[in-house]
Amino acid sequence: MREDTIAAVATAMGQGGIGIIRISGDESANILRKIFTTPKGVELLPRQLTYGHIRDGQGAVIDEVLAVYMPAPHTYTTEDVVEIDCHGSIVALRKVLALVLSEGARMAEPGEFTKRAFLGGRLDLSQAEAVMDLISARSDKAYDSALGQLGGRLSEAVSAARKSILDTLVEMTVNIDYPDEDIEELTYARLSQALSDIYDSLTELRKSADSGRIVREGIGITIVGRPNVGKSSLMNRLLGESRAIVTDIAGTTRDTIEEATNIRGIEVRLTDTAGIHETDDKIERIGIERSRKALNEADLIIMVIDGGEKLTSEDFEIMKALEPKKSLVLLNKSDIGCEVREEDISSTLKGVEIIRTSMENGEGLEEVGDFVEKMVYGGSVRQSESLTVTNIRHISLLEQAITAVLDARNITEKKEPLDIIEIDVRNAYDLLGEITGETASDDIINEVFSKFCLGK
Ligand SMILES: Nc1nc2c(ncn2[C@@H]2O[C@H](COP(=O)(O)OP(=O)(O)OP(=O)(O)O)[C@@H](O)[C@H]2O)c(=O)[nH]1
Ligand SMILES: [Mg+2]
Repeated sequence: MREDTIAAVATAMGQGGIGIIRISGDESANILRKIFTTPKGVELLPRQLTYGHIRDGQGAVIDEVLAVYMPAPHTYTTEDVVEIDCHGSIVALRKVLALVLSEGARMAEPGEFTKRAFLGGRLDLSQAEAVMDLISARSDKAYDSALGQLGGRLSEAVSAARKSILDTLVEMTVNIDYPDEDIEELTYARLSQALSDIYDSLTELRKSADSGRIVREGIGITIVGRPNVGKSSLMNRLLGESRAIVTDIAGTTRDTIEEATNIRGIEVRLTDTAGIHETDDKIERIGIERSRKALNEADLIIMVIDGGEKLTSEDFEIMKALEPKKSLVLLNKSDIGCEVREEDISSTLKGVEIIRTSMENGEGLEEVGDFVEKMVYGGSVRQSESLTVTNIRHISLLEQAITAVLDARNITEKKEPLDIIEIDVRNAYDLLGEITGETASDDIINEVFSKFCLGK
């Protein structure tokens, strides 16, 4: 027997239509046969969902279920796998699981099923990690990205980079081992070029991580402006519901309000804030303090200006506190008319994008969506096929590999001996291998899977 047989509840623990118990390992089918009875004439065949009853040692019915037995190796774990569809009651699941454990299975550790898929060679480490991302994805974009990674898109890119590094290593080794042989000499210039190419492809991959972070964590948008300009109205428009109180009284919003939503499939954390202005009101002052704090934490700040009035000194004060790069200005209340000259804004916030909007008739909201999308995808056309690195572990390994390649190139330019350069190149090769798990130690592998949820 290669490994223990493991079992766990694979569905979320709570009430549901059904709950699934998963068993994996050599004993799976035996355990099922001991606790599962089928009606007369019905046989349990591989890969056939079969109706029957789970019974305890005394023959008492514990649950009415559908069960399936899937023989190795074409299963999730590459081992024999059994799944039992129980009623989705915590009690039923607990009882059936206890029975399975008493028949010889042991409770699975978090991520152990997927770990077995990895150890069985069905998934590499980055694909196994994608399983976790897939389960926890909260937006279409995060989901697509995880699905691509599960399909091996990241593995392919990393393997291609490793292949180039390996080619370089082989060429170097030949030159180190047989320096006198009549082999085409690996000139430093050529080595330097090869390392530059590898560096370029790795930095390209690394760049995708910036939008990858947004894909994964979403983007934080804070709405600021002086009182009564339409900040809360914008919040409600973006949320598609009346979350924030809107009145014509200046100072309606006194505390920051945070809500999560989706803009074009991008996860967004929206913060509406108290209008910033000079005031003696104690509560308002605290609210304004919070507005300033939210301002510092945002990925994007949307400043709302009442276009129906001339700019005030407060508008200028707020503009001065912003950075054009991560700001967007809305000239709101366009339905009323426009008293503001855009030049006055762009001369204070150089290069900032200005959109005329109306929360009354919805003008300009499409453009706000375009802006957010452009910001996240760096202006490039949205490609669902594009690869984004989202995992912190992968980003860190990529960065270390990039540093190693850069070091190698620098000492190549100084014409240091090849065997010294080789150390850095080999290091880069191993670091990239940790992404896919080819060179990852047991500790790293255990660490990765410990973050999984139970039953996966
Ligand atoms: N005509 C018109 N009125 C608007 C528009 N946007 C907001 N308003 C009105 O302006 C008033 C203030 O809107 P709010 O959304 O509460 O403004 P706010 O910036 O959140 O205000 P405070 O919370 O007080 O800082 C309300 O009466 C809104 O109905 C718009 O585009 N056009
Ligand atoms: Mg408000």
